Formats: sequence, structure tokens, C-alpha cells
Amino acid sequence: MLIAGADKCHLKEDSTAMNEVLKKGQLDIHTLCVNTIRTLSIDAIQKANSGHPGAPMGLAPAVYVLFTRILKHNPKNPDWLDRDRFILSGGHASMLLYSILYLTGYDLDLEDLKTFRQMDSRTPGHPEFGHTPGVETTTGPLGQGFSNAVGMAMAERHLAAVYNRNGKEIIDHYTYVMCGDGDMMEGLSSEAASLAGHLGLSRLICIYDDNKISIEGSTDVTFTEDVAKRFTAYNWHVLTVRDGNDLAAIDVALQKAQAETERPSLVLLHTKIAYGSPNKQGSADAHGAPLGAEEVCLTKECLGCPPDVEFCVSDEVLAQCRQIVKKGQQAEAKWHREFKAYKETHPDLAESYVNAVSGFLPESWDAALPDFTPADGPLATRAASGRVLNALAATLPTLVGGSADLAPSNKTFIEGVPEFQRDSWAGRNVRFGVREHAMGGVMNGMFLHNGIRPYGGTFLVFADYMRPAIRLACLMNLSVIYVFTHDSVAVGEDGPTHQPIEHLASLRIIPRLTIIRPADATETAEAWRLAVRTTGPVALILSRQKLPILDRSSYSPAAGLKDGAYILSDSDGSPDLILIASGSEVHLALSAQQRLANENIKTRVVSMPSWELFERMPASYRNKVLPPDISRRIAIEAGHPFGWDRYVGFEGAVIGIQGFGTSAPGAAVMEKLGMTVENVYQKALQLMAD
Ligand SMILES: Cc1ncc(C[n+]2csc(CCOP(=O)(O)OP(=O)(O)O)c2C)c(N)n1
Repeated sequence: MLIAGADKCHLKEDSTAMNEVLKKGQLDIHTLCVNTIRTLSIDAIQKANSGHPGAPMGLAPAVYVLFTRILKHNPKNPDWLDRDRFILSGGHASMLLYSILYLTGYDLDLEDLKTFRQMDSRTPGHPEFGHTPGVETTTGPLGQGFSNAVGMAMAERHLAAVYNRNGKEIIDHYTYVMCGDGDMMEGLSSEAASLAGHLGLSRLICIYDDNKISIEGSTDVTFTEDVAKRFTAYNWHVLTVRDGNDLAAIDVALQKAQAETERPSLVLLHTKIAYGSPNKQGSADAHGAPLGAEEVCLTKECLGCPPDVEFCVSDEVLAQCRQIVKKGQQAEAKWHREFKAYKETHPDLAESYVNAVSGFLPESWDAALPDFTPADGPLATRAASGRVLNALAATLPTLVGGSADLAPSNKTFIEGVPEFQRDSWAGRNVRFGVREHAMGGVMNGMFLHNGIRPYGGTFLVFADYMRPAIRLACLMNLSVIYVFTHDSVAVGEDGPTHQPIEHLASLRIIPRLTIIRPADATETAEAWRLAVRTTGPVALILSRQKLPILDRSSYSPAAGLKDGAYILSDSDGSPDLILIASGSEVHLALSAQQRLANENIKTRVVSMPSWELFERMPASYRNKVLPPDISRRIAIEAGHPFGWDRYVGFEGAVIGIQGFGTSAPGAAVMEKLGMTVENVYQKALQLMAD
């Protein structure tokens, strides 16, 4: 009988077919809307012959209720500042999002759905920020969207506390996130949920698609914890909806979640993966593969929809779903009126808010940057960074951040400014806790929310714990600032577990990440100046140990940092040899230069704090700093040498570290691993002799 149903499947496109269904009174309008989300999703996936139909089919009712009854949004202006945010954390269910965005009147049309997953389409495999109107963040790597949502909810609370005045709520919205078992299994969601619960982010509402299926089958084989109890323990308000198709129950649960004022809410929604598919409902088969042409027809029949029509959307369905457009436009217009009144009463605050959300840098924002001189004595670049950050924080109110429990080491605390806590949302010192991965995801969410320039610190060696979030910051080109301190084996006594080796090299291969490893305090000030002005993520790589402050009356100004590499100290006449170094190794190069001068070897020292900035310079500049005809070159960096050969060439040498470090005082470790003036000097003599 099922096969017989499939015989009817001579596919055509006909929007009147759904109208017939309605006229015949076979389905009420809401069910028809929900089923349209389902059929659009399965059709697009079938057409692409690729995608994940199961979750969209199970979650269609929830997303319908959310987008048509709960969410404050204006599909005609997806960037309206006070909109509610919605994140689909399980990005594999992207067709769910594209279907509802189209149906509710965002700037997508049926053609876009028909080109799902195709080259240059606006409906890529997983939702991508900046690519599709209404997509708030890029999701797909499970858990990331959830952590972004926490960051957005934190940003909302912070900006609300800073700018709302006497009932004038210019920032007044919720953050909704949908996630599945996969998100819940990832450690990242635990970190982020723990932080959200601690902070009591009551404007954060998570809908958990509790369908008990992931790729390998039933979650019985791997995921048997009580998620409700887990979230209750995190201080979340947990609600359960036993039937994922019960629109009224979903509506009520979301309203209860909105009414909660102390805790974030988790709506645990019992759904069936691939709901409506007679042969695949409840099965992992429907997770990540098209249903198949026959099953698509059978499913449509089961859902009461015309089985032989593709991408079928009735006018009634569109009219029903697009009622939200007028409501959204009215809500936005009301907000603009309120903002106008707010601007009249609080002109300074209004200006500051507009600057914050537009990323505008106030005049003289960097005027108070400290001017370091050798007289300040040797200073670790992390310490210099702390002073610079504090100076910047005074003129840049958008700088909000902290550290993953290493603030005293990372020097990320802004003095005299309150902490960001549940009773002081206006505070700017965020205590991320020992949650590096969540810190990365939260920073992304904060920046995506708009109005905040987030920074976050940890030891460079633990950048690995947040790498997936760093990658997404790069993919989305988010202007977040990482403060990675303790940047080499010179960390010392904590030993090899805490001594980064491969980290710089591995960060350098992430596209779009700008990495800056300043040589001293003066370069550190320049590094921050550049980071603040940069669009896109920047990682500052800072020393634990003290470093001499270079005397800029003898050496080139630190402003050269902006070019990525610059001639710090040159020889008289054309150099025989170029020493290229970054960070703490620059002063070794300078000392070696002096010793080599005694041997009449003319040496140029190039400070190279940033490969990425240097690569962006024109070839003429690069060739001036590293003239192609000077092949005797040595690069010095207390990390894995991987990649440095591009600057030293086949005839050059790299002084780096290939193995792991060791537990001993920092200076001793540096010496043992060859990070010494003597070694640079000897290598240089060798090179000259070759
Ligand atoms: C970090 C990460 N690991 C693995 C995957 C691959 N993956 C995509 S979906 C999925 C299973 C998700 O299960 P669930 O959230 O229950 O989704 P459903 O089966 O309900 O669609 C996996 C492992 C991923 N996208 N991200």
C-alpha cells in the first residue's frame, strides 16, 4: 500500500494544491503551516540530494509557534537592534530555519529554497552569518550556537543595564536557542549553561529537541543522563512539553519561560525525528539523508498534503505566517518612537549607545595609551597589556571581557569597574570561570549581538581549549580580542603541560586570525591600538616573563608593528645577514647583532610581531624589509619552527623548539632549548661560514 502511494508521485509545482487541502477542511491553518515547513524542508533536501530532514520535521511546530507568536522580530528588518535573537544551534537542521524565514517574510524566496546547498545560493548547508537574512550566527559545530546564545543574552543584560533609564527600555529582548541531543552532549553546552545559570540570565530561553535520536541511533547507547535534572542543577528553570506537536502547550511553555525573572529557561520538548514520515519517523535514518522520492510522497500523504506537488505553499499559509510582518514593523516603529524620546531625555546616553552599536571609535580614544620607556624597567608584555587595556577601557565603554579564571595572570581586569554579575549587569569585568571553550563561544555571541567589543584571556597553551570557537570567530570575521599570555617555554616551573610549543603555528593556519606577538611594552601598546581598529579576530600573544623595554631613540618606533614586520635595527650599509624575531626573542636578536658587529658582520634585525599583517603589505614593502638578495637569514621564535622557512628560505635557519619543554625555572628552560644570544650568534657565524 505504501508503494502504491508512491506511484502517485508525478511531481509538479502548484501552489493551489494546498489551498484545496484547506478548502476541503482536511487541515486547520496552523497544522497546514507546520506541515508546509516540513514539506518545504524535505523537498529542498530531496532536490539537493543532501541534508538533514529529521530535525526540521520534528521541530516544525515549535519553530512555527516561536516565529509567529512569540518572537519579537521584523522580517523586513532583520537588523533591528531590539529584536529577539534566535539561534538554531543544531545547524544541520538548516532547512527548518530557511523554511520559517521564507514563510514569515524574510528576504528569501522559493528559488532560494530550491537551491539549497548549491553554489552561491543563499541557503548554504549550515546557516552562515552574513549570508542569509535572519541568520544570527553560523552554526553546525554542535554546542557553538548554544554558547553564542549565552553571549548574546549576556550582551543584552549588559546593554540594558547601561542604557535603560526609568522605565525607558530601549534594550528589552530575549534570546532563543534551539538545540538537540548533539548540542547537549557537547561539553561546550555544559560550560555555557553553567555560566548562564550562575549569572541567572532569565532572558535566555532554550528549546531542547528531546527526540532521543542522533546519528548512530537511539541516544540510549550513549546519552542517558537526566538533562532536566542537569539543567535544574545549573540553576535553570526547566519546563517540559510532552507532545512536540501541541502548539498550545509550546506556546504556554514559552510564555512561562518569558515570565521567569531569575533563571534561564530550558523547554524540554519531546518530539519525533522525521515526524510524518511513515517509514522513517523515529529513526536515525532520517537524521542526515534525504527521505527518498517515494518516502517524500508518502510523508506528504501522511501529513495531509498533496503528495505530488513540490515546494507547495498556499496563499493562506503565506498570509497566515506573514501576519507577523505587520506586527513586527509596528513593534519596530514603536521602538524608534521610544528611542527618539529617550534621545531627547538622555542625549549623551543615546549618543554613546549609537556609537557602541555602530562600532564608532570616539575621538582621542587612544590618547591615554601609556608611553613606555626603558626607564620603566623590564616589563612582561602581559603586564604592559594590562596597563594598556585599563587605559583603553576609560575611553572605550564597549570593551567588556575577562579571563577564564586567570585574570591575575592574564592582566585582563579593568580596575575600578564592577564585575559583570547577576546583581551588576553594567559591570564590564566578566568572570568566565575555567571555561575556555564557553568563553570563546560567549565572546562570539557578545560581538554578534552588537554593542560590545569582547576580549578574553587565558594561557596560550589553553587556546586549544577554545579553538573551535576561535575558528568560528574567524569564519564570521568577528572583532573579538584574545589575550593569550604565558606564550612560551619561558613560563618555566609549571613545566611542559603549560609551555606552548605548536600553538603559534597552529593558530597561524586559521584563516583570518591576526596574531600579534609584541617584542616589548611599546609594541604591546601598538598591538592593542591595532587590535581595537581591526575588523576581525585578533590574538595578542604575551610573555609571562619580564622583557627589556626597547630604547626607541636608538631603534625604530614601535609604530612599525602595524606593518607586521619592520626593520628595528639596521647595519651600516647593506646587511650580510638578517635576524628575524618575534616577541621575547627580539631582544636576543638585538644582543646577537651587537656581538656580530664585533666580528664585522653587518646584521639587520627585523621585529616580526605579526605574519598576517606583514602578508597584507605590498611586495615592495616586504622586499624592503627582507630583500630577496639577502639569503642569510635566521628566524628566532620560542615555539615550533613550522612555517618560518617561508621567511628564511632554503639557505636560512630557524631557531625554534621542536619537542616539548621541561619543568624548571624559565630562564633555564630557554637556555636548555637554545633560546640564547650565544646560540643565535653561533648560528649566525655558521651561516656566514657556509
Ligand atoms: C562538534 C560536532 N561534532 C559532530 C558533528 C556531526 N553531527 C552533526 S549532527 C550530529 C548528531 C546530532 O544529533 P541531534 O542533535 O540529536 O540531532 P538530530 O538527530 O535530532 O537531528 C552530529 C554528530 C557536528 N556537527 N559537530
